[in-house]
Amino acid sequence: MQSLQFNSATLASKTMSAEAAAALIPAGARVGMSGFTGAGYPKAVPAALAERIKKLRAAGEDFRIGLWTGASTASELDGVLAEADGISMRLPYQSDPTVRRQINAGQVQYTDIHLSHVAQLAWFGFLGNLDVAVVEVAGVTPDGLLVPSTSIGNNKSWLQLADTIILEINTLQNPKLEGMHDIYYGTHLPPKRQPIPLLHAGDRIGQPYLQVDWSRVAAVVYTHQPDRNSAFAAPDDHSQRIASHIIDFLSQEVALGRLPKELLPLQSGVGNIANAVLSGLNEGPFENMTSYTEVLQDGMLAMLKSGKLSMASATALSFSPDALQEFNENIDFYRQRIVLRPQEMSNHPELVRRLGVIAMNAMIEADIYGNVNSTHIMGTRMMNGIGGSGDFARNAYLSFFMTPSTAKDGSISCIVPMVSHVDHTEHDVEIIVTEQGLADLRGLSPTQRARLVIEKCAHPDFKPALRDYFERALASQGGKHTPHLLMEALSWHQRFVETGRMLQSGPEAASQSA
Ligand code: 0RQ
Repeated sequence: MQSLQFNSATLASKTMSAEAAAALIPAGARVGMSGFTGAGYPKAVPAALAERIKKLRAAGEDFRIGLWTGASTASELDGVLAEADGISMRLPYQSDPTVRRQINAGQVQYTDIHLSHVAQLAWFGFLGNLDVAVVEVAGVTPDGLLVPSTSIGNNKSWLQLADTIILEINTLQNPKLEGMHDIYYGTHLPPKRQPIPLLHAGDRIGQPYLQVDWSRVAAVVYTHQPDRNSAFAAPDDHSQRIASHIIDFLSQEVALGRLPKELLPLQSGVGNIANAVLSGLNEGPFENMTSYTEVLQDGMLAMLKSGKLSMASATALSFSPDALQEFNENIDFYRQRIVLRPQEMSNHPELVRRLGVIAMNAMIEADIYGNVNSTHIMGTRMMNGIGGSGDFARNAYLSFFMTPSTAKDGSISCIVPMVSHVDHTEHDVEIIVTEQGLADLRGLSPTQRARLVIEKCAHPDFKPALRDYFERALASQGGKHTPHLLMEALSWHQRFVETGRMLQSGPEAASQSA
């Protein structure tokens, strides 16, 4: 395996400052950058580009780019570019407070896409030409192959599709990341698609390196900077109760013979609740579990360490500073148990369905019929994006959505008559969990679901109003299959806006957590 156009002089001949590399990006370019949940994003070129944009703007020139990534990045990428007002469009996922504010102010056009779909949409040509790729790698082999960094995301596709490539070689990333990745190059476009030969979560079906055509590499920039490495909150009472409902439910499923005793591969979303569920599983009764997920965060690392998890497949490593230290100090142990893949593989519907993944994702709100809103606060204001939740929810063996039963100090119910925005329909959502309880919706009709969701998941402060709503809807002139009082259903959210704290603090106030 040798990359063409690479020899011992190549790296030196292409090495330049971040400023010189940033100058290669033209105004209006579509730029595919690396980065997934705060891991493996470029750290120097975006900052240099932001400085350039500010200077150009001061001189009266408008300069903005279309920014594509794997998923969320960090303040050194999304943050600096947004502060320079340098992003005209963004896809497929973000969690940066400034970008969020600009999206909600209508300044940034945001295309919120299932993470497994991004690469194929780019390959189909549906997103337009990719002009530039800016990709962080952990190193370059003597043959000119790229050692991927702490995330892979869409890097394989960005490197294949972009006209111009800028590489950031981050010498702070652990050199022992080499060998941990599995890059599958066997994907073809319809009508030539073939089955993906992955049968177990830990299978390696590709190669450890990213290939690059060095004739398109215009710049190599060296960096020595850490990833975002956000800390997680210690599991609170609500998260622990949600975790224990899920563990009780899984134990029951094992007892009924509907799950093997080591369960099926786990997918876990991002954030504190997801992390708490993993902590619960680490203390729980299951042994020899596996995961097929997109982000490996602290909870799964602890499960690998304890041996509860025998292996983990993901596309990114998103650790707190403490977990990162643990990972680096024991990387020989972890490298035998972790496989990192492109996100089109980690989130692939074919693979999620084949493996029978157990999907556990957080949400903003659910309605009594089981529709879920993962993205919008009060129906209009974007929080982060759908991320990978839909890839997993639609195709999983079991699909959980979880949230505390209330938000904003109890003033808003997260169980409502009708969600203010739908990301996951009643057809994909199987189990809803709050700290109050768990509603198993499998095989139920809408009216059966509504009664169960209200009784099991709603907060006692909101139960009477939800029961009243449902019974009046059922008694109304409308259809009895999914009874609604349409005008009243959405007025719930309006009432929350008036009584809750939403007017003082919109989603822009929330910090970057995913
Ligand atoms: O705002 O901090 O101002 O109070 O929304 O809520 O409870 O901190 O939730 O950090 O666990 O994120 C769904 C957003 C949950 C996340 C979501 C307010 C609440 C707070 C955030 P404040 P929390 P979390 C794999 C899977 C989509 C992507 C996904 C997410 C803020 O999990 O982005 O699943 N998911 N990816 O107060 C009004 C309500 C509210 C509400 C919460 N009902 N009404 N405000 N809030 N519920 C990973 C990837 O794909 C990369």
